[in-house]
Amino acid sequence: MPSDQTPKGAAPRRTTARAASVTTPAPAATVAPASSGLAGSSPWAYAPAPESREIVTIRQRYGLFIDGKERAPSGGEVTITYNPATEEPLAEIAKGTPADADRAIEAADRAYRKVWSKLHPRERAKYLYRISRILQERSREFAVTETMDSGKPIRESRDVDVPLAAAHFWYYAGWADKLEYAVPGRRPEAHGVVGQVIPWNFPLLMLAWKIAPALAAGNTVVLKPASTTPLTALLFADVCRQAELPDGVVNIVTGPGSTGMSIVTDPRVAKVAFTGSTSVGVTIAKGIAGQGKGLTLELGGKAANIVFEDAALDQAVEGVVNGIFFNQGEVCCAGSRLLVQESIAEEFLARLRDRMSMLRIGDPMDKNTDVGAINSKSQMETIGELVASGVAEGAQIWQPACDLPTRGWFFRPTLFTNVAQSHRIAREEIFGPVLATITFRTVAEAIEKANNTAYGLSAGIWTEKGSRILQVASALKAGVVWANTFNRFDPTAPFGGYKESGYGREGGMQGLHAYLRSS
Ligand code: TAP
Repeated sequence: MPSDQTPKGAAPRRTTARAASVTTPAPAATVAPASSGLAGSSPWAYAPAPESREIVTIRQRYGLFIDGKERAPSGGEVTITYNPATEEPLAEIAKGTPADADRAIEAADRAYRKVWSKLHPRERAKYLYRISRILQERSREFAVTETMDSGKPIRESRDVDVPLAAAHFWYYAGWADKLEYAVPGRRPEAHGVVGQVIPWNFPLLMLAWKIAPALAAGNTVVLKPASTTPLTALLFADVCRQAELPDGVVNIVTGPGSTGMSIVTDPRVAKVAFTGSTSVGVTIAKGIAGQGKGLTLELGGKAANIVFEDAALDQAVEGVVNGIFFNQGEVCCAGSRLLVQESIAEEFLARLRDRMSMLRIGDPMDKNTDVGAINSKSQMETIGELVASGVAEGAQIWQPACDLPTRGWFFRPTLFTNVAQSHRIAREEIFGPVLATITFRTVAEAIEKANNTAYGLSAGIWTEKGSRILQVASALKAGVVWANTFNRFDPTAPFGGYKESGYGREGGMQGLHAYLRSS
C-alpha cells in the first residue's frame, strides 16, 4: 500500500526517507539529496502498521503516589504532559512541592523502619519477582504509554525498554537473599531511604535501573520522574499496588527540578542516585556535599564509534546507525562521534548515507518507524541550535531528503563530515539524531581522538582483529566499550562512566554495591 493511504485518524503519518519536501529546522540549503539506492522506490514503501492505543486508558489527571495512595499535591497545582508526536496534551500531572517531598520521605522512612527492613530477604525477593511478572503481563500497556509520552518508536519501547525493565526486577530479585555474596567477607546493610531523580529518555527503564537494586538491597525509595515523561512511573505506581508492595516502600513524586532537589538534600535520605545532565549532576553533588550521603551520578556522554579499515563495513554501518539513531539519539551513551579510518572513509560514508536514506521517520506508534519524535520542544531547540553551530563552524551537513510530519517535534537524521575536534558538535552532547564524523589514519590517532572529550561513558570499536579490540578497548577512557556491536544492555552488566559522565555503576553486582553499606 502506498504510504499516502494512511487510515483516517492515524496521525501523524510515517514517512520514508527520500520523499519530497524539507521541514527540518536546519537550513534548507544544507539538505543534500540522497545519493543513490533503493529507498523511496515504491516496492520498498511500507504500509502503515499503527499500534492500537485502545489498550491504554490515560486519565485526565494524576496525583502523587505517597504511602501507597494517590494524593493531591499540597500546592494544588498541575503541569501538563504532551505527546511529542502530536503536540497534544495527554494528562494533567500533580506538581509536587517540597512539602510533598517531605511527606513522601516520611512515608519511606516509616516503611523502612517498620516493614521493609524487618522482612526476610526472601520475602523482599518475592515482591520483586511479582513486579517483574506484572510488567511482563502489562508490557503492551507500558510500551504504548511510554511511546505516547516520550515519542520513542513503539518498536523500541516494546522490544527494549519494557522487556529490559522487567528483566532488571527479575535479576535483582535473585540478589535479594544473596547480598553477602555481593560483598564477600563483609556485612551488607541497606542505607534506608534513597532519593532518585530520573530523566526523560528512558523513563521506565531508568526507573527500573534505580528501584530494582534499591529494593533488593533492602532500601525504600522516593523517586522523581522527569516532568515531560511521568506517565509510566505513575503506571508503575499501579503495579506496586497490584503487587501489594507494602505502603511507603516506593513513593513517586512528580514535580519540577526544585522538588527533586528537596528530595535529594533531605537529611533522612541516605543515598542519592541521579541520571541526567552533567550540569544538574554537579548541582546535586554540591547540594549534598558534606552530608555523608552515598551518591551515584550517571550523566552525559560523547561516545566515539571507531571504524577501522578491516571492519565488516555493512555490519559497522548498521552499528553506527543503531549507535546514533536509536531513540532519536537521545541516549547518554549514543555513538555521536563517528571515527572512521581515512582509507575507507569515502566508501563507508557512501554506504552510511544510503542506509540513512532508508530510515523511516515519523509516527512513533507505527511499528515500522525507525526514528520517532524528539521528546520536547526545548530539546528540539537545543538540537537545532547545535546543528546550526556545526554549519556555522564550517562542518559539512548532509541529511536525507524526506517529509516529516507537519505536527510534532521531529528532527531529520543528520550526518556531519569535515568536523574539527574543536567544533561544538564534536564536543557537546547534542542528545539528538546528529552524527559528527572525524577521520583518523593510525590506531594511536584513533585512541587519542576518541579520548579527546570531557566525557567518558561509552565507546565502540569495529574491526575484525581481536588483538586490536583488546588494545584499543584498554586504552579508551570510557566506562563501557562495545566491540562489533553497540548499545547492548543486560541487567547483569555494569554501566557507568567517569570524568564528566559521572561516577558509580548501575546494573550487575556492581549496581547493588551503591545501595549497600558494608561493615
Ligand atoms: P536534566 O535537567 O538533567 O533533567 C534530568 C532530571 O533532573 C529530571 O527529572 C529533572 O526534572 C531533574 N532536575 C532538573 N533540575 C534539577 C535540580 N536542580 N535538582 C534535582 N533534579 C533536577 O536534563 P534536561 O534539562 O531534561 O536535559 C538537558 C540535557 O541533559 C539534554 O540535552 C541532554 O544533553 C542531557 N540529558 C542527559 C541524560 C542522560 S541519560 N545522561 C538524560 C536527559 C538529559 P524536570 O524534568 O522536572 O526538569
